Amino acid sequence: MNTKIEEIISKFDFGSPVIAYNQFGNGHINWTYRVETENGGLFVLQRINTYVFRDPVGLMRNIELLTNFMRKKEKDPRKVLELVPAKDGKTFIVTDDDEYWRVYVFVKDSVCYDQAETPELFKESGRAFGNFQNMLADFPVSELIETIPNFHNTPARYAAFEQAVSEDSAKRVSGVTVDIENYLSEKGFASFLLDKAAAGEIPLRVTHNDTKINNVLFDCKTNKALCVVDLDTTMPGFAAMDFGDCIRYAGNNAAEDEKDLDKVFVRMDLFRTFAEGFCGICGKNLSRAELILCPEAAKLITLETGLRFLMDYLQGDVYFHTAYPEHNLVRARTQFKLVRDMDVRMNEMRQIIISILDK
Ligand code: GN1
Ligand code: MG
Repeated sequence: MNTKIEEIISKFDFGSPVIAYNQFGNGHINWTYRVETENGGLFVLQRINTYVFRDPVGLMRNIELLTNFMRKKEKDPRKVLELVPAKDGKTFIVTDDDEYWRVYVFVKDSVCYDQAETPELFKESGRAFGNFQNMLADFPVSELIETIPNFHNTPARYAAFEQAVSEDSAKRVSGVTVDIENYLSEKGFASFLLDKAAAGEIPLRVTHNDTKINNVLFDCKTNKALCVVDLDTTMPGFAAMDFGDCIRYAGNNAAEDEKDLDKVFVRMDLFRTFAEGFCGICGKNLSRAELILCPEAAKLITLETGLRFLMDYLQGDVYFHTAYPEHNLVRARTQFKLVRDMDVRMNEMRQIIISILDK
């Protein structure tokens, strides 16, 4: 019994009495519950992390606009997320202590994976994110707010990182000087995509910005991708970064927080199969100029994510959920190993993309 959760539940219209609720999922940011109703309905109740998302009202407006737009193109209810309105008609509720909560319909007979258990599954996730690009290709980008300003602005991330190093608020800098130097040695690469955009070579698009494979739902019987979830960071960005984050997370031979760095490298079979899935679906809607940058974008997002983990470690683990005290440092080291591995494989990755585009 949790009276707080029950009070929150009572503010939404589930269409039938709620008979159970349990915490579930393993996201790093929001708190999530699965809610079950008497007539067999399943829902996802989530508290929006307002430390991370400072404008939850603007965020919910983004999601309303995006899901309504996609639903006009896709009639299958399992293929676009659906918000459940609160009893007052809004798409979220605010508690007395200023917590923001929302509810989605649970996508029936769906399953989500934390790793690309088979190449085919990874290809399917490529199709899912490719399809997401396609559905939103004509969405008016300027309608969306930036739910986290400068989210994938890597130079801005470096500036924040350097400030965190100089403040040393958790007194952890002296123990990780090598890690800090490693990350600083890549600072020159941080503006790679922003420079291309400033030169007019690549456009701003609606991008998901958190394309981990566990943000894709699959049909539990066929393992075909159904839809993309976690739309909190969907905002203007570069398509190649969405591709890149998939490789960072699920193209890695090991987990995001693997301690044995010998196990951390990009699996080229997975890279190829993902690229075939993604480019096969949205290759015609995106330009060759942006797709060709996918390998560099994979390195850039890996560098940026690792930098964020290290910065959070230096600040005393205030942002990402952690399971043990060194967790963010472990994640940062894993990401850096992957960055170095991508340098070695950069040419090979580029050739794979070119061969797919030339087909
Ligand atoms: C966070 O919430 P989750 O676990 O899907 C983070 C992403 C990181 C990711 C690293 C809003 O995503 O940017 O890439 O952790 N989301 C936010 O695993 O910061
Ligand atoms: Mg997520």
